[in-house]
Amino acid sequence: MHQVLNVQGMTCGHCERAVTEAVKTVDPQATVKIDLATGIVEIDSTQPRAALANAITEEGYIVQAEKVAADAKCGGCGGKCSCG
Ligand SMILES: [Cu+2]
Repeated sequence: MHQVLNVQGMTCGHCERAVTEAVKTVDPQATVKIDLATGIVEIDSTQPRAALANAITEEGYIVQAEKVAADAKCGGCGGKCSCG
């Protein structure tokens, strides 16, 4: 299952690795693609999104609501507004 998460707080290669490792603890078979500039993390995994998001959150990063990643027009309000 292809999943897209918007993760805030990643600044460097170490962060990228930490997030990747977090995902792999949930699903060792997962493939992870990270764009540091946008915070978009693309994951191919059989695990539910919530489990992956939890693992990333435990590493100290902020996983935003799915809608933000899916809709680039939203101003980053967490998908709770009407701007999307
Ligand atoms: Cu870092």
